[in-house]
Amino acid sequence: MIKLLSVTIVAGLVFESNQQTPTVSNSVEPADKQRALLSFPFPAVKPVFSGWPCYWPTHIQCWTDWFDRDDPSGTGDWETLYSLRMENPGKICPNPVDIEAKTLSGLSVAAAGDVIYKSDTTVGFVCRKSDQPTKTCNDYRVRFSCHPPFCGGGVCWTKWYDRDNPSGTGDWELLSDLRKENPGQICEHPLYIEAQTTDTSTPASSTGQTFLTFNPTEGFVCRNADQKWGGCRDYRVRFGCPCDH
Ligand SMILES: [Ca+2]
Ligand SMILES: [Ca+2]
Repeated sequence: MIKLLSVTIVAGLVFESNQQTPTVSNSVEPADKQRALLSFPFPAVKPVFSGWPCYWPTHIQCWTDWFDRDDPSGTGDWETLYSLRMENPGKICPNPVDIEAKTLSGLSVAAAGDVIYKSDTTVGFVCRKSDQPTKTCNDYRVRFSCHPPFCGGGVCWTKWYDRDNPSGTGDWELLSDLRKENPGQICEHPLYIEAQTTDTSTPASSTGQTFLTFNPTEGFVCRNADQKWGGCRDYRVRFGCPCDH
């Protein structure tokens, strides 16, 4: 009796997690949000653009412009973050992840041979004249590496779509069909696609099945004839769009 009860509870949970909203929703379903966080390495930092949640990829980095605010003629070459930010508002992200310094002639710090007082993402870059045994510092320029949203590249996920079942020739979740059946819901140029099984939310890449099509330009197709054994599982798909769609 207890066993039967627990089976019923599990089945109920699975059914609930598979429910899909019929239209583009203005808020994220808790289950969808969970799935997004679990199945994709994008932390949700800032929500909601055009009513859709926005995720900032952390694997993307970009460099700022080069900055050269000081000359080494005084006490040294002071390219501190504080001063650079004051003089270049909005040009440097709040939390840089890396710094690079080069002389104006293009030499790396190591090649230039100066003793560097600071070179980090908190203080910035400082070469002090007093640290050099025989000469003044070279004149350096610096730049910083940042993550989105400074780099652009926020991603908004559509809702999940499941238009087909694999009972015919396979599971056909083509972007062209999804667009026709859900007009105005999917951006013109999706950047990403994600596919997972409808019953266990297993990522398509982990099912061991072979797919004819699996890209953000065309969508997703699993043909039964391409599988080693059995047929395709039933998949649902969603698309990652630029946040400024
Ligand atoms: Ca300088
Ligand atoms: Ca399907």
